[in-house]
Amino acid sequence: MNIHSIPTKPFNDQKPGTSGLRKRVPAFQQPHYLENFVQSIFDTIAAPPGATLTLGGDGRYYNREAIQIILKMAAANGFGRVLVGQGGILSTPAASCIIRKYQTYGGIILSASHNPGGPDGDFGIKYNTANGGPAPEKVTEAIFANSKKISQYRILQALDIELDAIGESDIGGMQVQVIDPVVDYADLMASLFDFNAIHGLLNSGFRMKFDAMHAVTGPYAKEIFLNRLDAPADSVMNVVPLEDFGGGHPDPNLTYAHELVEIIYGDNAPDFGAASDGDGDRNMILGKHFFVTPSDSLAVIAANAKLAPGYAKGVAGIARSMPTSAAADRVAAKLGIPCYETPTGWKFFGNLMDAGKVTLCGEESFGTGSDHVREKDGLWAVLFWLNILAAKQQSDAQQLKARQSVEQIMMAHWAQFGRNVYSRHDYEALPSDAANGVMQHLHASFNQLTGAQFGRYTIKTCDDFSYTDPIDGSVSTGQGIRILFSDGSRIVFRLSGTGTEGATLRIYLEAFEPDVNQHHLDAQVALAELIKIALQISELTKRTGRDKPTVIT
Ligand code: VG1
Ligand code: CO
Repeated sequence: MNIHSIPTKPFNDQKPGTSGLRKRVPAFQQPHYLENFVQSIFDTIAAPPGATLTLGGDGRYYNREAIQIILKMAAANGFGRVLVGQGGILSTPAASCIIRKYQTYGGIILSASHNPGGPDGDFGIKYNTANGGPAPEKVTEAIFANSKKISQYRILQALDIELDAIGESDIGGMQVQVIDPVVDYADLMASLFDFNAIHGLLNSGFRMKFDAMHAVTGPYAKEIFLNRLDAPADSVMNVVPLEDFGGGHPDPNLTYAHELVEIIYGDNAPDFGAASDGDGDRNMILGKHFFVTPSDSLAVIAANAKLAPGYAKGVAGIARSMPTSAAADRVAAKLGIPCYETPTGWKFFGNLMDAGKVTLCGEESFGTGSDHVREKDGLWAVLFWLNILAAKQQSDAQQLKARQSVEQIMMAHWAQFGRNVYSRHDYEALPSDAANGVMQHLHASFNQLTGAQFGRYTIKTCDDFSYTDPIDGSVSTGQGIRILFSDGSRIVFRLSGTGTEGATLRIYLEAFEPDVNQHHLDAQVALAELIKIALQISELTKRTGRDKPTVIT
């Protein structure tokens, strides 16, 4: 066998962030850059000889090249088999599904998620463990430590492997099994949701529009909505995956999914709209002229979970990331089930799901999911909403002879539970020093801020969120500054761990509104006072020179 040990030197910047290692494509194209990180993964996980690996990515620029390199390195590092998605494609939730279904030792997922792609765009890589979830912090830290002392990597010298045809081949004694990237995932969805009811809904005049944003969910959406649910062809858009996402920013929010937003807020709008991101783990839910915040979406799914066959037995518990609104907490309290508050990033949900403590998880950043896999799952959330809409339509057909809209479901939810008015303001690509300065200034102000009064708001406490994992006791500190007000409102400041340019500062704003007469208000209007307080106490404009956010969600 033609295995080479290639001498190399550490790069020192291979620290995984919130979700894997993300850099500009040219960084990954430097000689040895990808190889160093992959070898650091293999050195860390020390898979037994002959182990099976899952491999795939979101199809962005450099995906194919990276897959070829990783296959040859897996062969040289003693793996016995690799399951790789056809064409090198696997959405993030589909990869999680494959790892679990075929019980592979782990998986490597190539994606920079919602970050733009192309030769000057972003690329990324992350490792998922045998439970199908992102490696926990202790593993990513060990990978980083190995990347700082690496001196060689192992790679098989071989011809490229055919990735476009389903089937098996052998490189250096390792089996490469090219699998259909969609079918296992689509089967899993069909096992969780009432496809008959959704089929009925989508063929009863109810119109939906799903925007795959030229990213990985295109083939999944075609199989599920068009083939299995028989929806009209115009129910999906931008379903051809492109290496640069058509030049777009595959982030399903009101800013970047503007093509869909124009349709949903236009004349003759469909009843339901949804979009997913580069790697298929995020979702945005829209009704006719109506936007559902991700935090509210989690709460609605939790409150209505029993309508979906896969969740008919109920929900064991809910987990949400700290910056996510407490809307789900209110549902958990009503259902008498626990609600956990974790740091940002899906890797913190894995232990809770593995231990059976939680069924549903969510993040304000357009991430929702359950214990069916160990990643957030965009299409899963879309199907859950369709299942809820279909089930409510069926019961209404007998009783009220009316269909409930997304907006009506949301309004009824708020009337029952109250509304956690919520918004996130992102300041992207700030000079790192200025962004760090804002955080340091806030830290230094904790004493002075505690008890301070701003109009109708009084600050109760300030802290820097830290988390002790209830299952394995591991501690994560420095997870975001919380300004907590006496009426339950909050402002959270956090630096992003997924950006590749300068620093991104996120400000999360939340106020509780019990009054039904105020529920129709636009979030920016309802939160105006809190927004002002956030700018005042952070000295953001003075310190960064920015007077408005880059993106508001
Ligand atoms: C962001 C989101 C976080 C999410 C992460 C990965 O991280 O805020 O909630 O888990 O992206 O999502 P950060 O550190 O930039 O705030 V994905 O779809 O990019 O894998
Ligand atoms: Co993503």
